[in-house]
Amino acid sequence: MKKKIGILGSTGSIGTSTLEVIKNLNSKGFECEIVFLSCNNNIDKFKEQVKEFRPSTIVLHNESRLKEFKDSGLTEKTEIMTGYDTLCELVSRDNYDILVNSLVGFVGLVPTLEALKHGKRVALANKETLVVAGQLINETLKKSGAELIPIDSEHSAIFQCLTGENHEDINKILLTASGGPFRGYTRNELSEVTVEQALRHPNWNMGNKITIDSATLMNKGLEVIEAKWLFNIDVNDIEVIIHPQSIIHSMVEFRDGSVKAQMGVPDMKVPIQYALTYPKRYGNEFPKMNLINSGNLEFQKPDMGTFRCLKLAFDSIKNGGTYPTVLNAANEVAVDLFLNRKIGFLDISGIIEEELDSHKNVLNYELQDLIKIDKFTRNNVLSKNL
Ligand code: MN3
Repeated sequence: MKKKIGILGSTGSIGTSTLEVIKNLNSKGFECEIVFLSCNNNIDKFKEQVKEFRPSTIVLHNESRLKEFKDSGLTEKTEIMTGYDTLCELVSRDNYDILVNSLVGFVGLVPTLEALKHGKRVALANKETLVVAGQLINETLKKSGAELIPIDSEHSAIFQCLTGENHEDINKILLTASGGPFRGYTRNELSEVTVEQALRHPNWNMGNKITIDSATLMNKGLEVIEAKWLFNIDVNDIEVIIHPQSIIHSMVEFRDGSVKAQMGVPDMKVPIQYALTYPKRYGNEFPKMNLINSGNLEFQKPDMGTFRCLKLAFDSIKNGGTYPTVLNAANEVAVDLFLNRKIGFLDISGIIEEELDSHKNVLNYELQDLIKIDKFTRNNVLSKNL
């Protein structure tokens, strides 16, 4: 049976890799068909994708690019939707099996929720979904019998380590982090780093937002929260370990002392493929790991005094409720301000901390609370930093 797949954010790093994975799978006997694709601004790349994969529906998040796209003449048999608001309807349809959600940020939440409500498999790269609404997502999963499979490499690693295991046997999760480009820096050194330096990640080639998050270690903080909800783990049983080589993608320690690790070259195509084909595995020609040439594997304790964002993420999930929503919203805006050279690198954690300190927590939230708090926090940060 052909798998029918929709991708949100198809021109980004994960979206592009997903289409490569799908091409490979089609040549290996796992047949896939692209039902829909969505894109924000990279219209040139999007045109090529539409031409090659011929989805029946496309979404342009940015309505102002509609004319530019239509001029390509690719649209005769294609249904075109515009704006984020249409995603809800699109992912509720019964003409597809798997949603690959590679949107960046809070906007990814509602499509994930809707697809899960409709019993789909969601291959999730949008970690913000679980950061802001983990409790709501898990309740929805329980009711609908849908599947949520992580694409994030660390979570795919943990997911693979846990396959065939019992939940009560887990002692702790060892979440690995490369440490980013500023590993070993002091706060003084961090205060002077530039956007260009922050965008130079040593191991992974990713979009701008997640690359800055990796430099501040907020990415690891978001991943701690993501892991808590995905695997139903007490946050005190999640340990972050700096592992600069990014060969081990994460580990699980069991109660008998056994530790399982998942390893491989740092290439997102592997976790993407697994999220599509799980529980089966298929061959591919992607580069394979060579341990002899990998050199030594190192492990260090993260410096949470210097990298405040990681500490703030731990604090916000320990306090629970809507704190992680504030953490995420303030971070999204602060990263944007940094990328636009409006604030310095250390201001990112400063801004987030200020928002968390003034937040009045809501413990049993609904979706509407999250939307309101997200918007309020964004406006707050923007108005203070214009
Ligand atoms: Mn990751």
